[in-house]
Amino acid sequence: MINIETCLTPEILHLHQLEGKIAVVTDVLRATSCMVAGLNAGVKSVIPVKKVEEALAYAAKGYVTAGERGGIKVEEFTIGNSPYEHMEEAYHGKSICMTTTNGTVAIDAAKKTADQVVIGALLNVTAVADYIKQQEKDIIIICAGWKGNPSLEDTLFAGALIHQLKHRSEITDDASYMALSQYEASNSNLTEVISKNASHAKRLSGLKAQNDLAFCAKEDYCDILPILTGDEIT
Ligand code: 3SL
Repeated sequence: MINIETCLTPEILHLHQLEGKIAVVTDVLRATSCMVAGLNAGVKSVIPVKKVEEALAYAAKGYVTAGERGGIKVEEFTIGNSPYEHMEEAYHGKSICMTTTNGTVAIDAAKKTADQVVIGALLNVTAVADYIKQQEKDIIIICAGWKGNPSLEDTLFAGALIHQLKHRSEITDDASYMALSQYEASNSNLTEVISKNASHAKRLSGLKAQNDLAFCAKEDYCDILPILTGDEIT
């Protein structure tokens, strides 16, 4: 039996112990979905960084840069934070340095102490679940949320993952139970549930990015398993 716990926002990550655990980091809208979609399409690797300046230092070395602030592409970057941009052929075989408001911050926090960092999205949830089943190691699901607040879409990812693991795991906290209940109550109508209720859905529709939302809400679009090794996700 593995133990599962969920951290609904990186703001309270200090309350969790990550040593000895696999951290599954998710930011369904849209950072980890971009990583999963891009790597699945042919991107060589993703280098997540916290600050725009760090990404610009990579740009100076010839790297493709991607990401946003407040949902909007950083002017100097090659691309923004739409999964469709990350899948473009121009970036196949290339490494992308990426910084986002919440997603890359959560990855940075996780990598400090977790044994391993796995990148999860609804797009690859079964691939993540299958990997965790093989590892037989305790996990913590870290939801990127939005500026310190929990978010519905990341909580639904946590629930979807726990749903697949629940018969061979011990849920050790209320957040995991809440995530599981929320996911099971959604009856797989994730696009509808997220579009109607998630605050970030409203933000994205203001940015005319509803197509991104519909794409990111797809369960099991692909079966890749991005893992962070050193500074690079492959
Ligand atoms: O916060 C993040 O990491 C982003 O994914 C937010 S956005 O969807 O690009 O606005």
